[in-house]
Amino acid sequence: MINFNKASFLKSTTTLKDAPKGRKKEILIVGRSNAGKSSLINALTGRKNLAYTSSKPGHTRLLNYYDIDDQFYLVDAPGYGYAKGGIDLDKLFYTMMDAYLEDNLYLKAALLLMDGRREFNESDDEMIEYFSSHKIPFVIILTKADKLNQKEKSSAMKYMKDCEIPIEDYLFVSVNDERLLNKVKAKIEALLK
Ligand SMILES: Nc1nc2c(ncn2[C@@H]2O[C@H](COP(=O)(O)OP(=O)(O)OP(=O)(O)O)[C@@H](O)[C@H]2O)c(=O)[nH]1
Ligand SMILES: [Mg+2]
Repeated sequence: MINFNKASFLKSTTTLKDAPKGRKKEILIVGRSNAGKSSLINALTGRKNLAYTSSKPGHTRLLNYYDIDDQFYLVDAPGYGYAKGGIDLDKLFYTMMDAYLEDNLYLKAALLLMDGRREFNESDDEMIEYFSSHKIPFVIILTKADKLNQKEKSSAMKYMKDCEIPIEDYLFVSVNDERLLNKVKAKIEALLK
């Protein structure tokens, strides 16, 4: 069993070249800006401010490495689908991701976070396609489940079906629901095997 509460921030990088020494298996966390990536890291580790969260989108601009129980690294990636002040974050995102994925033997899987309340769009489709084509195992996390009514849940499930994501490959999650968080932890442990 992995103790998720034994977590520490290691470093921020822009490229794989600067990845922490003594590499470990990695689980990458990606999703549109504001999807709840940093919040999920805090919730999984039972810490308030391990990862910096913000109501303003586009906060995380680097790859942030977190060591979990000396067993693996959680890697928080910048959000995509957000352009600000003329900077095309998507271009930065894909450049960074391509560099990160290249020859990364340590990456075991990705958690693709999607805000369950928002309309899914082509940038979400693009991410699903991106991981599929790079042959990276991924699980979709539908975040902010506490804010979802039944109709919104159903439409999220329909979108999963349309994207041919099997039911065991997606999860509804809320940062304040221990039961759902435990499901994510179990999923991560399975993906690391
Ligand atoms: N109600 C609710 N709000 C959440 C949940 N998870 C995250 N949020 C809120 O969503 C907002 C964005 O969360 P972040 O964790 O900063 O999102 P992010 O994906 O890291 O965003 P970037 O770093 O900008 O890409 C914050 O205001 C969080 O409080 C959840 O499970 N329920
Ligand atoms: Mg963030």
